[in-house]
Amino acid sequence: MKSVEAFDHTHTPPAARLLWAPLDGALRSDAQRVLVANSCDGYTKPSLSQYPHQWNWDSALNALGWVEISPERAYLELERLAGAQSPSGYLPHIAFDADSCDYFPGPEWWGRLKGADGRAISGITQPPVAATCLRLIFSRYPDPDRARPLLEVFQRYHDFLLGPRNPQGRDEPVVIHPWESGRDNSPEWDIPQARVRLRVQQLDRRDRIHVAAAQRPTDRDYRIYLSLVMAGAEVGWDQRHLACHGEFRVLDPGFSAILARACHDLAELAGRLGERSIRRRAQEHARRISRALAGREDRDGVVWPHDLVSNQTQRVLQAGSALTILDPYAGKRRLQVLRREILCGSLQSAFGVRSTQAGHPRMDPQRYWRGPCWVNVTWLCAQGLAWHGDRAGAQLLLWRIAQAVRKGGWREYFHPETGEGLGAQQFSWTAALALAPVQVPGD
Ligand code: 9WN
Repeated sequence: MKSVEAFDHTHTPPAARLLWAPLDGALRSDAQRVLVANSCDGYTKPSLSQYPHQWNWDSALNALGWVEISPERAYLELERLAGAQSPSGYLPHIAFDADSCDYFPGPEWWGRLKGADGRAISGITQPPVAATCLRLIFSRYPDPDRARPLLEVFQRYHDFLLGPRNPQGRDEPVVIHPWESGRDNSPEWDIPQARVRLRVQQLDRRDRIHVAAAQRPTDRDYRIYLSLVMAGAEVGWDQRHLACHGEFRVLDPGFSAILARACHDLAELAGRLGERSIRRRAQEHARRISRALAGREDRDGVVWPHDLVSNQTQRVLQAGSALTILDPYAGKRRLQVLRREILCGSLQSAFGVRSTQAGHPRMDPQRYWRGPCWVNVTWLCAQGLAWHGDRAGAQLLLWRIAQAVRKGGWREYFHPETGEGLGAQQFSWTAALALAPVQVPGD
């Protein structure tokens, strides 16, 4: 295996440009143990008991933690994710491990879809953060031979999101299932999902074996999730059709901003590797998405989720709007309002960024994406602040991540008032992102 010194460090950011969560040596070793224990066949399961397959944005973010243990393993994580690419170009939200059957819904629900490497995959995607993670890994440990083949995979993925998933040319991908947002039961999806025709009554839920029911989505949520999966399978996962006529169709500002950033990062990396046509195309994509987000920004600078079926905007401040801080071209007004809300306003908590604003009637501090703080959202907001020059804000969020894991352990999410650990145990991205430094751009 290549040693850390064997990488070409000519352009590596100096230590002064890396910001760390303040964890002591024992906690850092513990975080590494979580990743190693959840590692299987070149990728990291989010949690061995609750999520025994490969998830899209989990894997990409977990790769950032692997950098601190083995840069080679970090590249491998992204290669395994890329290996699951669907024939139409998307990276699936789940690539199934054939030996694990303890997750509901399993591969049989998705109508025999297969990724390039032959694994069974789901018919939907998740927040496309992979190209950003590749760029962050490359800037620490540049390995052109490993990075170059991934550029094309990610370009095809982004082309899919701005192609079949952009049928009306709005330049933000149409999100066709709450699971695609990665923030499954967030209150912003309550109204858009209410109209879905229920096709499923019986549920074989396994997710409440290890986690209390009060911390998980409701049965009604699950009937909707499964009904949407059945509706997708009924049309053979015709992605353009689902983006034009599906029962659930939303614009998610968090998803769009993550894509804008990913295109920007793909362009930067392609530039460094001399891949001019990928660079040009990715740059153009980043600008288009950013323009679309700016066009939907309200007078205060917030971009809200939008229900395309009813043509209505959902005005509850949530993690999705906070994540628009990742938009590489976010303007001053947006940066100001988000900085305030995240660090000291309605999304602020001593344990990170809240998934739903404090005090909202639909906020529930224990229930999954309806109130708790998640380390991935907090870390991504920290990286977004750092990219926009707010080093102190980024450091404060990393400090809050450290508070959360000290108080609650390596849990999936955290009570925003008490820091109590909630959801799955030994959760991979909590460990990975507690280890991973945020990168501050050079002068
Ligand atoms: C459905 C794996 C995933 C995360 C999502 C999170 C949760 C799955 C579930 O777990 O979703 O995709 O079964 O609840 O909402 O963000 O990627 O950790």
